Amino acid sequence: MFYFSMVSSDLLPKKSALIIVIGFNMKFFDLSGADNKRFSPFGWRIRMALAHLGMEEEAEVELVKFSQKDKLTFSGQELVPVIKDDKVIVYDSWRIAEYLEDHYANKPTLFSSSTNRSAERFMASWVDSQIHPLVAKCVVRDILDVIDPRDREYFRRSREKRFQMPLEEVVKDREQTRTLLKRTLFPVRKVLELNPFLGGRSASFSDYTMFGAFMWARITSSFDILEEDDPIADWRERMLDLFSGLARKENARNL
Ligand SMILES: N[C@@H](CCC(=O)N[C@@H](CS)C(=O)NCC(=O)O)C(=O)O
Repeated sequence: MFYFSMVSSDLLPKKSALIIVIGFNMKFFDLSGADNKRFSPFGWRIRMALAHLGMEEEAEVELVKFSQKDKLTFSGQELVPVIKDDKVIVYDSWRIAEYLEDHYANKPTLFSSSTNRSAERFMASWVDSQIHPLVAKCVVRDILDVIDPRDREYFRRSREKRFQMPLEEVVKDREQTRTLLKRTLFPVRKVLELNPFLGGRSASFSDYTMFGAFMWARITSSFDILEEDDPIADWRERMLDLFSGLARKENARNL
């Protein structure tokens, strides 16, 4: 299918063009809980990235529950997100971001010009290895309540194996975990002192990477992973406002 797309002036395309014609036939496989709740931090990275490119609404979404991995057989692995762009299959959120950046070269760049691809890669890997484990220690028990009841036994078993303890034990000291998270987020606060977004004056994939962790918590738990006075909360509000409030429209657990 072919679409006409207007390019806004604040998000400069990689190649200058005012009106471009692009065609795509994309399917986006994203994780879902009960009531089609989309809470995957990796899924949010790609959802925001697609919105950044102006492709979120047109991409066809296929929701995948933990017990529906057969929907992903075509991709040769079992994790979401996955995109199928016509005949091209890409999985892993970082590889998807690179694919979108390289393949849709006439769209606004996902990788900030004030950083570069390795800095964006650093952020994705830092969030995966340092931030996600702490967020998980705050909300993993609550996820059980928002997933399909048929997925609960699998979820508890697989996550308790990972943490080597009951989920209730994992989250028991979550106020302390939040304090550790606050300390770990120190570099994020330093960047946000200079700019409204991690990508600089506008959001880049680094913002979507970090924001995915916040959406994961927001949708699954009423426990706020930020303390009230944390300046990162202002950035989170800005992110919730992007793309006509795309992320804000998704039901938060505490609202
Ligand atoms: N490195 C992958 C990680 C993807 C991942 O862990 N996805 C989770 C959802 S948040 C998943 O599909 N889990 C399925 C399961 O645990 O069975 C990426 O960046 O996309």
